Amino acid sequence: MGAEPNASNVATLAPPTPVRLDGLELRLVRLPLLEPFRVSFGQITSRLLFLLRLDAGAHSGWGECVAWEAPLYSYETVGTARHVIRDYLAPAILGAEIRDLADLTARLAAYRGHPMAKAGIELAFVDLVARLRGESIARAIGGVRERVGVGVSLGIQPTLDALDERVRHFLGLGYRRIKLKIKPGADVSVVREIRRRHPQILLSVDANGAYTLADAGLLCQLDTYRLLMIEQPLAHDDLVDHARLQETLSTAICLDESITSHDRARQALETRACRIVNMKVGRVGGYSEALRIHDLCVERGVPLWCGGMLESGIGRAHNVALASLPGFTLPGDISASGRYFERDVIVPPVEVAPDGTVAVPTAAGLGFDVDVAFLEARTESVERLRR
Ligand code: SMG
Ligand code: MG
Repeated sequence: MGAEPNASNVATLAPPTPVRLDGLELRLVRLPLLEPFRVSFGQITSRLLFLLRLDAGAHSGWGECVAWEAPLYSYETVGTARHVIRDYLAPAILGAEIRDLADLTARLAAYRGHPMAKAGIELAFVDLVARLRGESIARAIGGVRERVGVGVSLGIQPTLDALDERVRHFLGLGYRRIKLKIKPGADVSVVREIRRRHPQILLSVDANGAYTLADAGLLCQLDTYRLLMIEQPLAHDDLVDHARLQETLSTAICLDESITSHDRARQALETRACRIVNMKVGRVGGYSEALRIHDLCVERGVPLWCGGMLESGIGRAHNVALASLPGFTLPGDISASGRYFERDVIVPPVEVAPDGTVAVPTAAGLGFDVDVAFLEARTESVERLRR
């Protein structure tokens, strides 16, 4: 797959002929989580999913906006994204003849920020383009893998034994890397004990911005435990303090929240604020930025992996396609649909094989069917924008 061995097809994501976008459906769907997911800033027990369907004549593409209900992970919320899409982004693209992804992105670029809102549209557009081309998203963007390696992200648990039970459960299912959520008071002691019980596993931690430079001493204690990385230890919008911390820490820092665009990724690498990059296509504004960040990381030899936002199968399928690019060299936070949801919105659900991999679909577009009847049954609101 893919014309070039090491670069994505950023310039060539075009439909066979320019496409007139004539409708955009914004749908909010709530799915309960099988178990609460707790991180440093709080816990969720259900996921309000923001799904988008972009229409062009008889053809459609599906996307997902990964914003959360509350501005906890980033400033965007389902509400702000819906407002920005309905009032600004949709009018900028509906009724227009779009040549390719760069054309679409350019029409959204005047509006500052709101990368998750923009990504929702880009994802739907890329699914539409891939379907029109009759190829999978993975193939359309230059993916090279038939299967992608995956790890699991474990929320903060009430006790160490409860956490260890989750670790064993997911190792038993084949997941290749365990990521522990940490926060002040549940960090070094937790990592020490999990590492003692599992000396050989690929282990990382994610603080979701819960620390400051004043905690550098504590964070350096983590160097003892052969972690693959420490993800987003400091503030969500910081690069400078991360660079100072990385100087004293031998473990690699991985940035997640701080990398909101290609420019931020370049600045993070140039200032040595991190040695590993967590890619979330939804966080960086969509495929246009994600493909550029991918190419940048490949060029600089920086390990890259695909993060997750507890997406529905639609966002999950986009993540699987993205992770098939050559630069994704570490296991992603791409779990099976069943890790979070009793039933997913796609058929079949995403499955993790016993070797800790997920198959990259080869059918056109997302490569999964969207279960529209199930979506309807779980819909909290739907809005149809037309032109
Ligand atoms: O999709 O499996 C998933 C979730 C992975 O931990 C995960 N995501 O900071 O990386 C992260 C979090 C973001 C959501 S919880 C704040
Ligand atoms: Mg993270």
